[in-house]
Amino acid sequence: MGVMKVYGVARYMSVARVIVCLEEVGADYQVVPVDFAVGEHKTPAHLARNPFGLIPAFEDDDLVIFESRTISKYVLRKYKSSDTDDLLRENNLTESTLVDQWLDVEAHHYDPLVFHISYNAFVLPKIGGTGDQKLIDTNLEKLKKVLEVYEAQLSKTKYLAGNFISLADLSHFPATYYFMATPYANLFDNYPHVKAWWENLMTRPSLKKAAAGMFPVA
Ligand code: GS8
Repeated sequence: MGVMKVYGVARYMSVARVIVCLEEVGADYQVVPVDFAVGEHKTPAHLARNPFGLIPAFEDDDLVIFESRTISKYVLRKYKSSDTDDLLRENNLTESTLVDQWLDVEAHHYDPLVFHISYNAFVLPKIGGTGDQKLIDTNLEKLKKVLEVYEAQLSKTKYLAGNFISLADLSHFPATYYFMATPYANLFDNYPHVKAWWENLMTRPSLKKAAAGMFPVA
């Protein structure tokens, strides 16, 4: 059995999501760089791993997959050690369904807004580009409604899917980590339970490890 391979660059948000999970389970893995500068993500070799020409792609022996949340679930399922540590809660129908629900919320309500704010307000300026201020402003406005929903949920339970940490929480890490380095980070001050949830998440060693491979935020 070869070592699992993540094709991509650790500082990219979708790649960081997978790295968090690999760190959570203590797996042996290798990040195989994909050089965007020379268009390596559009080569036949990479398109065979991710037909959309995006990162990450992932390889575990004969299994070749893409989509960071799918890869994350694969890693967690493969290394599941005990029911209580299971970040997908797969032995409990109700809990695993709530994990799925909040993972969908992250993917469809939260990430499409925060990813683009973080990319335009933090990543692009960092790599010499200029962010789209109109897009940032529109997304910030929409984000307030989403954070109201999060505030209500996190006033009831410690984590999104319940009083247990899950992939649904961890999946918020990459975009939120960069968001907190934008001038808009203080938006979270209006949602005290969300802010406390985030600060608590950031104490997790897997997130610190993934953060070490990302753009420095200070
Ligand atoms: C998104 C992949 C993606 O956008 C997933 O894996 O979760 N839904 C997919 N990848 C970006 C980098 S993410 O920070 C990417 O590959 N961008 C390169 C490009 O747009 O050419």
